[in-house]
Amino acid sequence: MTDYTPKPEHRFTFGLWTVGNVGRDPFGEPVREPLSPVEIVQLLAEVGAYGVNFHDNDLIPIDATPAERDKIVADFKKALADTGLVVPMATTNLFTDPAFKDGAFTSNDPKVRAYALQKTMNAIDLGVELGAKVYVFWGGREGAETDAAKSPLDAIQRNREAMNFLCDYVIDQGYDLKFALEAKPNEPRGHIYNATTGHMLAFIETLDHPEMVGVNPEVAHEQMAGLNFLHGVAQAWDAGKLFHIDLNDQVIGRYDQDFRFGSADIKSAFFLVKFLEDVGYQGSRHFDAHAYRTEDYEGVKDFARGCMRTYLILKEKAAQWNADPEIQALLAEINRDDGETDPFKGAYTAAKAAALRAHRFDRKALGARGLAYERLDQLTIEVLLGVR
Ligand code: GLT
Ligand code: MN
Ligand code: MN
Repeated sequence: MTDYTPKPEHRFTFGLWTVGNVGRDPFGEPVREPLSPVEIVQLLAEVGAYGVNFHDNDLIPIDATPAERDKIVADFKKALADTGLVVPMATTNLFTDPAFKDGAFTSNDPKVRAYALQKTMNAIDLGVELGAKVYVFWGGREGAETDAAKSPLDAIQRNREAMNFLCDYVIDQGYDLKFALEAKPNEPRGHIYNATTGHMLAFIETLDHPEMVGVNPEVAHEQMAGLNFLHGVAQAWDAGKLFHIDLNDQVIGRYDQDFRFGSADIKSAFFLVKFLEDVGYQGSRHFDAHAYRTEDYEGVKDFARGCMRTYLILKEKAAQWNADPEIQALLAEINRDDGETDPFKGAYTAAKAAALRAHRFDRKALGARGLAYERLDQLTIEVLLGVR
């Protein structure tokens, strides 16, 4: 058995808001006393995380004075230096304050839109000061309950204006910072604009600086939409846009659960880890999740350790799957190629098209062939169940 101890090269990160989650939900009060940012850094160091991410207001209360801000930042920097944790990513809270009840960048109120830009510029400065290289945008309130209130076209254009403004701000400051847009289909709004990673990828291409902007897909958010998360991640990777990833788990059709990674759908988690490891994804593995509301802080540590341990176990299973002779033989058989179609392969030429049109396929034989996917999937399950 391998050693499943998290190491810095695994790039395991948590947000201040994840292990710091106090267990408030729409029906119940907090069940855990809040920890200070410094205490959260210490907890993350204790469980073996590599980095910590934050929203501006996770670290600095929204109405802190400049002097209070400086003190908090100094204490936080000291905690980072003492523990060796780094800050790979930062983001803005554009959803908690009542000012953002109708969205931030897409609000119908131009003052709210301007305030959101101002708040984000300040939060970008803070993130960069603490070392962040990726800046996440999760537009949780950028949505609507009724389309009577706002044209979705206005929302798209306002979102674009904000992204363009902020990209230029980053360029103007000379910051080494990329943006990662995070989609979610609904909650806390009835409908959220740019509802999936696919929507985000299309939107990014309409920006003035698409090269600065990628995505931050979250497992639960695509699953809430009933989608296959891995397929969205693969599309982002193919587009060169997988700048960050939020790992957690979710039962389809439920509320936004943000469960411990791999705790609900182990098979999807396996194929996701296998994909990230196979393609050589180098970014953070950020666990955007929180402990069950039943837990005290020992349980929170169990939760955090569990996220990382499950990832490492699945990484080992992926290597085992890749090395399994029976699985590899099946894959070779599934993908066998006797060269019959070689004359038509590759880019179009008129000659190839003519040759392809003239070719006779044995359609009955094509349809009659068994593909052995049942056997392949069962072998996968047996790898996961630990009997191979
Ligand atoms: C919030 C949300 C997450 C986002 C965070 C970043 S905040 O917890 O549910 O998915 O990634 O704004
Ligand atoms: Mn997230
Ligand atoms: Mn979530």
